[in-house]
Amino acid sequence: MNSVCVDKNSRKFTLFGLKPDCSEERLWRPVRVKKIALIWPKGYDPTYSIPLPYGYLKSNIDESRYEVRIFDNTILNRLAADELFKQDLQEFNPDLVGVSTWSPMSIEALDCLKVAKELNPEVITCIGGAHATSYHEKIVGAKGVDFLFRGEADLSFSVFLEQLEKQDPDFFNVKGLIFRGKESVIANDLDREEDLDKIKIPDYDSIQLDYYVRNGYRWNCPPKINAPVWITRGCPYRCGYCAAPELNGKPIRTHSIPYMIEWIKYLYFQRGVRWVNILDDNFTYHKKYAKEFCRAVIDLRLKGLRFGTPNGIRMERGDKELWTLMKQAGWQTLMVAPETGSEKTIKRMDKDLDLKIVPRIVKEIQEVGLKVQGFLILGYPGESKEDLLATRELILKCAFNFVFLASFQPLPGTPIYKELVSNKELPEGLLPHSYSDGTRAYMPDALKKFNFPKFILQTHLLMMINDPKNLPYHLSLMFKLFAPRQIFKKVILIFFYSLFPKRQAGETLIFSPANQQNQVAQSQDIEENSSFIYPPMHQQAQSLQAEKTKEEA
Ligand code: B12
Ligand code: SF4
Repeated sequence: MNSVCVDKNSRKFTLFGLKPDCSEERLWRPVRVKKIALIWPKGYDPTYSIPLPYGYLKSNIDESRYEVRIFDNTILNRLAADELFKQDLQEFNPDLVGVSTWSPMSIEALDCLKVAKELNPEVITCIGGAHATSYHEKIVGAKGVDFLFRGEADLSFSVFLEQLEKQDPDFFNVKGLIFRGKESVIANDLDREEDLDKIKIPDYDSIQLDYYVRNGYRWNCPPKINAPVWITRGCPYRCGYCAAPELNGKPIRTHSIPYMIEWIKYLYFQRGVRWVNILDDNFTYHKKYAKEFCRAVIDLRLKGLRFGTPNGIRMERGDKELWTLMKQAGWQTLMVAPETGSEKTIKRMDKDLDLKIVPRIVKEIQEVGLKVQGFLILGYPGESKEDLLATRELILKCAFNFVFLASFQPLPGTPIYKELVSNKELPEGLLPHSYSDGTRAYMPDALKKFNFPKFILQTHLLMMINDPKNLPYHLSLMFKLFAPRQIFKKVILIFFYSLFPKRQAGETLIFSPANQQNQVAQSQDIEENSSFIYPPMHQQAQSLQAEKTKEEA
């Protein structure tokens, strides 16, 4: 399973050692797929994420041939183990079930597939998304998974559906697919379509965008009707904590400007959208392209239309002309992501960013009338209190209008995750618990007793003192992002941790080294041969299941 042989001619590689399981015969028999169930597992934060991958899959297959139904377990707040989910799935009786997953909800996603197999052992299952891609070696052998899609699948999904129907399917033709061959597991080359205009825009209705927006989907933008767009794909950088380049590749691919303009017009006139969030990893990488896009948008003169780049942009990939054009096109704020103020940490991150340029560029952006918000990571491996103080120093020096101070999350499959596993600082298979509840899966040794809530609050207070003119903006954002109750809770926590610093790890660190061993042992009880460490949400699902079995017995 671990040794990889690259066949240079076919550009396919084979993972040896994984035995084809008994369902292999089934996989090579033709299947007439009529009904497709796409399950969005519980665990996503609906104020941040929508089932966008399904919007793409749905609009890019021949809809006259398939009935596609999206089961949104996040909206319905239900687990795979819930009876209502099982009933709904059984009623629909799909021929194929797909699931998409980020790391924290990956066990729940796998459970959805297991449930589908329990209901109908003949059903074909597949999994895709960020976690399935960056951790494919571990997921591909998981119970309930027939096929795995690595990276993009907008176009290859329909090729896959066609192959399933063939007497002698040629799965080698399906880009991004990992499947069980006769002898071993095959991982095809990835689906990285050069001409992005061949891909149709996502079907926003099928993923209930309007419902999401009405219920708070508006990451860091005012409560306007908003929609995500994906304009450029790929990122040439190599930041050690990030899975993006593996998902969408290193070269940047772009939609043509006329394609984008039609898309924007559709959102504005037909959907009433007034805020467009550009989801790209590196929208301004090609400055010239970003400028062309802005100019085309300015020419449209769409009153009240605003833009955001919620993932942040690389500061060195822009100049005063670009910032000015962005302002004219409808940006009000630019997110930038230095991630740290520490020279030591920036090197360890492989961020390839010269920290010295940061204050100058922040000033340059502010000079054209844009607010600047910064993303920073706290508690990166190897960090000590001095590194966090250097981060604070950078924040104050730059006079950011706002900052997001996020806990470091080791993401399975990323370079830093692999490094921590090989140094035995993390057990293989450890999953982040949740991206929204402030819990950590890892804490550097030197920061075990560090009072993080106090540091964060102090930093915000110092920012306000440092730049009183910015105070109303700073406070308004704080109260928009965090409910007063949450701020009050944080203040209480600060005092609590000051008195009992050791309790901090117990409170916010889900898998402290002391209980990692227990977690592994526990997970092995739950499922034999499993290589995952189960987050609490999954344990909740397991106990639900156990209760049910007890009742039935
Ligand atoms: C946009 C984005 C955000 C936005 C979301 C905004 C929004 N309005 O939706 C914002 C900025 C809010 C955000 C926040 C965060 N994000 Co983010 N984000 C992304 C980004 C750049 C794109 C995701 C996206 O929607 N892409 C478009 C969709 C259509 O693509 P897709 O999901 O990959 O789907 C395609 C394929 O994967 C495949 N596919 C997917 N599912 C399925 C299923 C089947 C059955 C099949 C066949 C195919 C298939 O086909 C699809 C079409 O090609 C990715 C990086 C990336 N390049 O993907 C990170 C990423 C998803 N984010 C990540 C993280 C960690 C975060 C944060 C924790 C960062 C932080 N520290 O705060 C927060 C979490 C927020 C929360 N509480 O939930 C990680 C997740 C890693 C993981 N393994 O879980 C990623 C991969 C980046 C990284 N750092 O490595 N994020
Ligand atoms: S963090 Fe940003 S710049 Fe770095 S690799 Fe990921 S997407 Fe690229």
